[in-house]
Amino acid sequence: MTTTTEAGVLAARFEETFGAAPDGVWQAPGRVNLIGEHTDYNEGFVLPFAIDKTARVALRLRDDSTVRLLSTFGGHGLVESGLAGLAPGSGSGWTRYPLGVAWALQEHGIEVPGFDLLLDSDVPSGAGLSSSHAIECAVISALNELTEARLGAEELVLATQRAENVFVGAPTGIMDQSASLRGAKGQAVFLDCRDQHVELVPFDAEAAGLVMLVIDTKVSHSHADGGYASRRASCELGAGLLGVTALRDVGVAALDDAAALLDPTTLRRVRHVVSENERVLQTVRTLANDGPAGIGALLDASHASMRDDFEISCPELDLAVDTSRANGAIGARMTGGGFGGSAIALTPVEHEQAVRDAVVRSFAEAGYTAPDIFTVTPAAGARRIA
Ligand code: GAF
Repeated sequence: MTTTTEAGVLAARFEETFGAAPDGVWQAPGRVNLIGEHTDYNEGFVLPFAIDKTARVALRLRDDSTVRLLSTFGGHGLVESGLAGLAPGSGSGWTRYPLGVAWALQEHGIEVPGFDLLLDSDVPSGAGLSSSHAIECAVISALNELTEARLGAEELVLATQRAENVFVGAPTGIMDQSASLRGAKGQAVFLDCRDQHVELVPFDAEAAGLVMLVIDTKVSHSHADGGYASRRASCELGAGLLGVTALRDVGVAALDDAAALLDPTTLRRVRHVVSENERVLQTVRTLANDGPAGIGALLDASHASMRDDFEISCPELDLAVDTSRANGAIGARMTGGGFGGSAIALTPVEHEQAVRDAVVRSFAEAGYTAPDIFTVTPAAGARRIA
């Protein structure tokens, strides 16, 4: 289905449900992170791209302060809430994301009226592809336009982060919403998380005879669980002991001296972040000089660092990465926050089928749930589609 048809179908369904046409339909993508994991909240560098899997919302402002929410994928039925009573912790499941965004905009001083909303999404949930941010970015794009708040991309990024951190309770950084709001077709988003400076970096795997495979391990994860928060706490502890504002300020050359000041676990966490920042910078340079075919070793090193130093991989992710590499991928790594979710495998076209078959076979042999495997290319960021 084309985007226009999808928007038309969603608008028609909205009208059937709520008795009037929506004010518009907005869509926002999920993301894959090419490299730069757990560097965003350390004020470092990341290199994600928006993917062609999106959340779409048909939305109509109301003239009272009631919010009515429905999704095409069921789960909750029609949920009704009042904007006045919104507080961190309100809502459940996916409804926390639109409610959190409305709350964050209000906190920002914007008058948000009630609204009716119908959500559709094909970003798999719990797969490490940022399905929650896709919803938040679609909703905040709609509310920003309809309330005439006219916030710029950087303010929208911070408002969605506040929705996640305070309203939903997930202590995440700014990478995912930046990719969703600022992504562009054919480009990766090279983001300096200290000042939100963005450079778009062309990423054309196809022209290099490659495909980017996503392997969704079906091991579901949540950033509101303890693992993500404990890694973030270790980074903050490390930065404090090293006397810097954020680990961004520690260079690779300083790691030897850091060893004397940190306990072994904190040292490993710090080493991951410091080396990962350097890998992002090297990846950007390599893409410019050699194209996607040159970055395989950097992807592999990133995975090893997350597996051994940051300890956020899991057996299913390691199997997906190792099997992809053994069957022809030029580089592979887990992507996203970890503890489950997806791996990416940059693979020559002629080996794509072999990698797919081998990963499926290895999961079956290990007794794991069958993975979902698909290709992605960098797609457009959030926008109005009707
Ligand atoms: C999750 C978070 F939402 C991001 O902010 C980022 O920290 C990522 O995990 C790890 O790189 O996707």
